[in-house]
Amino acid sequence: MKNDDYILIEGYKHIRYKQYAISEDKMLTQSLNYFKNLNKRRSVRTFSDKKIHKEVIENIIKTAGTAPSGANKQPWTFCVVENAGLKKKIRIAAEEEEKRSYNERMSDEWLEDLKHLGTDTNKEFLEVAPYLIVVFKRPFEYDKDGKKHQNYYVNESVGLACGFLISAIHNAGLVTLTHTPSPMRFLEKILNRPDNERAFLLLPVGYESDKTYVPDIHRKSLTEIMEWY
Ligand code: IYR
Repeated sequence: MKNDDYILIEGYKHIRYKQYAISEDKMLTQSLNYFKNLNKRRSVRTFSDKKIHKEVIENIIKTAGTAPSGANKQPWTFCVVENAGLKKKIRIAAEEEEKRSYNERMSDEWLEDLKHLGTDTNKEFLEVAPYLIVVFKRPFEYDKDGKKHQNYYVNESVGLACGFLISAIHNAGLVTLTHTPSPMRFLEKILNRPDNERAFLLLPVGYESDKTYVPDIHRKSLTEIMEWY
């Protein structure tokens, strides 16, 4: 009996893969609907403390884990912080760094560029949002003998996973914000992470608060972001 479910390439098993085929009509509507849905996403800074089912958070993180990565090393860890004490510690440390950034580290031009977004050093959302997802990149791994092995394209891989994560959060009807207090090594300390992990991105996740406003900004048009060759 012929079995073409898999083949061997240099001794490694490759399993048969097929994308689900859809009609060209469906492809058009599906691609348009996906855009329309993601085009509604906005970065939100005001959260409700309303709880979310844990399984939703797990599904979102499983989705992030489907991103491609260098040599399939999947060099990421997603820490979910629900504990109020830890959230408070994170807020205090983040606000400390942000105060130094806004008052000393950021250039006048940078501050001017941020003005229309209404950001400041107050990071209340870090305590209000029911969950904080802290994404760590793993530049290297230790094997069982303690020997270091580098991962590849770590920033690209983890950046892609964060993109998948953000789209999954939006698709679940929730909101988030890409928060990057800088420097953010305090997250490694507060969450007691191993020494092969570096904080990459912090995302509060939840429902938006009752009266949420976002800046009236617009996305670049297709002609501005695309070149056909
Ligand atoms: N990390 C700071 C400042 C900040 C920087 C950029 I670039 C933004 O797009 C938004 C904010 C903060 O979170 O406030």
